[in-house]
Amino acid sequence: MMKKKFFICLFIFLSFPLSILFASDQFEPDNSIDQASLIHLTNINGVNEFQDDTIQIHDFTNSNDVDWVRFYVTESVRYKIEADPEPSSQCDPGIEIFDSDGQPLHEDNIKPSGEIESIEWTASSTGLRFAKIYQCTNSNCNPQYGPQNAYALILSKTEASAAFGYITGKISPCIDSVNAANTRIITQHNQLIYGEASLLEECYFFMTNEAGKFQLNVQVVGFIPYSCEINVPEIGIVDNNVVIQKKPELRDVIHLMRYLGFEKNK
Ligand SMILES: [Ca+2]
Ligand SMILES: [Ca+2]
Repeated sequence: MMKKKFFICLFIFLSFPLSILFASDQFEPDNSIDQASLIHLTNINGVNEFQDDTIQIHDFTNSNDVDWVRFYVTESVRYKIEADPEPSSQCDPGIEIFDSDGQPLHEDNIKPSGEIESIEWTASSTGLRFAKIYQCTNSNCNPQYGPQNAYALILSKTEASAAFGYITGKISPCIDSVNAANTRIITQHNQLIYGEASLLEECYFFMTNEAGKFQLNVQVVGFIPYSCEINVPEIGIVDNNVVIQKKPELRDVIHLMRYLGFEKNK
């Protein structure tokens, strides 16, 4: 009996510090550019009804933890990305922005632990960008780790006319093939990509996008690509449900040809 108690105590003693040591935020693994998670615009000028879908809460698990995100920008628009330590958090984030090829564009790492780090810049072209958020570990910094030292990551447009819209919808049929690995939902105009949607539970999707007319393109592996024109309102929502159809398989094509009499005429 004593032996059993000893093992239970030993198990609790060992598992408690391990759970702290290996705690990680919900966006992990995201330690490399190809693992970057998608982040959407937050409306900082008014009511933000999609706060949970746009503001991301991250933390640094240990000194090897960096957090990569990806997002889309529009040429000549001014953006801000900020890493804002949560109340009582003492993490010390630094931020670096990269272009679509992974080339560094801007970096900022000047504020002490617990203070907001941010970069404001004007996009030189439309398309994909990346940000790497890292904990400052040099001799002037005071890095603090774990979920109690979390930070909020916020991407926004900064000028008075910084309006944008939201695109939501549901893909049906909602089957196993409609998953994050197989599905890509983007907006395009004149061949340029302006935004990408996150696939949520039950095949719902969500994204932020410039206001105006765009092509919404949905690709699910094994299904015929879906495309439609959408008109995105300023700080409004366009709800666009998507019905996808399976690509015909070779045996279906042969069956169809037989049905149409191709076999008879041979
Ligand atoms: Ca992290
Ligand atoms: Ca990470």
